[in-house]
Amino acid sequence: MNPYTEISGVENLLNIPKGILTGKEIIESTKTISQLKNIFADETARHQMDQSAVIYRVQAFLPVEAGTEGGLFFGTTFLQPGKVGNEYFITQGHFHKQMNRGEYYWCLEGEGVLILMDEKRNCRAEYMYPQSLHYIPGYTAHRVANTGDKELVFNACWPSDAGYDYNEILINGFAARLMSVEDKPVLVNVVKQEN
Ligand code: M6P
Ligand code: ZN
Repeated sequence: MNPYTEISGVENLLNIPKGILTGKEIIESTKTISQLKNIFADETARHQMDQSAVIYRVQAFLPVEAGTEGGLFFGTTFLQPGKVGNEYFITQGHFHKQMNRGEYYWCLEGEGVLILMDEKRNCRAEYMYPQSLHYIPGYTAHRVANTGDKELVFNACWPSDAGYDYNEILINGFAARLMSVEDKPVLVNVVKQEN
């Protein structure tokens, strides 16, 4: 009997400083300015922009089927610098469908702000910069803004049964927005319009 078990190579690779994932199982998706309808405060400004411009790109490694309990997903987000009106480019943002599932984000390149909102719509924010590590607890919506002048690159790791709930954000948005005020990032509370 052969006493040795073969040690295999690895098919999926992560370029640690740059976040680039390569391998047969890596999937990629993009979000253009046209796909980010009602995400930014200033819809008029968004309409005037190049609708095909890619605002962010996500590479992901999903080794198990979505919904599987106990698995982990991994991704890299590449968020472009820029603004819609005075609001920095942001990711769409979401709660997890299984609300209690948490997530890790960590920043590789660029500078930005992670915006967090709990179920009671209380917002807080954390600066993101190379090596910053962010724990996103359950029951907390998360979105990232690029406040710098180059691409913001961050990694994420989340449970394979977390799922996405984009609805609350699409309908009610976050209770605060990351705006450029006198060229500085400021978290501004959104004043709800009375109907
Ligand atoms: C991170 C992870 C992904 C998420 C992506 C973009 O990589 O949290 O699960 O899809 O950011 O964020 P969103 O889905 O909110 O556009
Ligand atoms: Zn998430």
